[in-house]
Amino acid sequence: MTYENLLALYQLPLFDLIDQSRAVHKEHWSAGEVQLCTLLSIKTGGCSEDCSYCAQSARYKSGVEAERLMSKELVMERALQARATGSTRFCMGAAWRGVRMGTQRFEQVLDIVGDVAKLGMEVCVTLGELGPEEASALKQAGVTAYNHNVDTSPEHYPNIVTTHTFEDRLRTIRHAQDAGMSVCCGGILGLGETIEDRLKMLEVISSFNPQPESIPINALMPMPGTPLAENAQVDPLDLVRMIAVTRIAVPKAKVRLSAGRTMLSDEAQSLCFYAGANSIFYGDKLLTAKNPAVEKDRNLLAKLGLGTQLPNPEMEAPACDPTQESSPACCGCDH
Ligand code: SAM
Ligand code: DTB
Ligand code: SF4
Repeated sequence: MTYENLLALYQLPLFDLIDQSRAVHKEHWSAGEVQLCTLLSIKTGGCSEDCSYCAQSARYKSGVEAERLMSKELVMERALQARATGSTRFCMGAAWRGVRMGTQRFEQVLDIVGDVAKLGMEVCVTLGELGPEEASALKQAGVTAYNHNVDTSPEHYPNIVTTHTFEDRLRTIRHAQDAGMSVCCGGILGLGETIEDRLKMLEVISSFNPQPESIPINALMPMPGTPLAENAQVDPLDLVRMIAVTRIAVPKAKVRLSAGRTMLSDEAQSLCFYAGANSIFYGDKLLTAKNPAVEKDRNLLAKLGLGTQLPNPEMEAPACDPTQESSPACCGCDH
């Protein structure tokens, strides 16, 4: 969707915008269900990159210590726990710039993924930059989705990260799509961006061909010691507006209400679900930061009468749409 169209939606009175997003949501997601995803940081801290929101960058004194890659046994234990609490997607994150074929750590990740993939949940990983070979190896090992966020607009990105570029991010997304993985790609609100930046980010994400299978919308959790530690909290109604526009721009995607839910009231979260969010991170920890307790989320979903989605580990990556223009992250077909 073009920037102009996104802006026109964004500028609607909030209830008119939500009327539209609700209609799109009901057309594509009639069941009224929320996907539960559990996150696990399999390699925490000590990252070479300088993403100014992130507690895991080695450049900032955030109090997060660098750890080694978790053992497969421990990851399996956590994955089984996640399945037992009702999660249908297991997302493993690593604080790396990226991964390379032939390195011991990548071999170890492939081995872990292979076993997690046998548990019947969707398997998502977020390991930073990938080339075509790494992407194929992950797909082969059983990964269903690759998470790689663009995080903000191309224009604002260099103010937030200097150790890699927005184009680097797009390249990795392209490699993940070419390998047949679904792509999970979203961003963060609260990085000092303008509304224009938020919508330019969405313009990029919605122009992917195929469009992403899921879109995490994070609200910055300000991390002590990082350059953005003192940023103001995102206005919950801005989050609702962004979710509504995302739902309209990418109707078939799971729109994930992601980091920052501990700062939201039940009522604000409810409005996010009403406006089109249908996925959450579930379990009391994100990667390093807090998330609402399982019990609290269960209560909220029960109060709203929302069910939970079943896993779809066999899911096919969304197909490229030949009627749409090629975009930087198009699947690389010949159309
Ligand atoms: N290293 C990999 C990468 O950068 O893609 C994977 C891990 S990284 C922590 C995954 C995503 O978490 C980031 O792209 C960002 O959207 C989100 N994130 C990280 N720190 C955050 C924070 N303090 N508040 C909100 N979201 C955050
Ligand atoms: C995403 O968009 N949000 C998740 C997941 N993808 C990997 C990560 C949120 C991280 C929040 C900060 C932390 O836990 O350190
Ligand atoms: Fe490293 Fe990812 Fe954090 Fe950036 S967001 S510092 S790449 S872990």
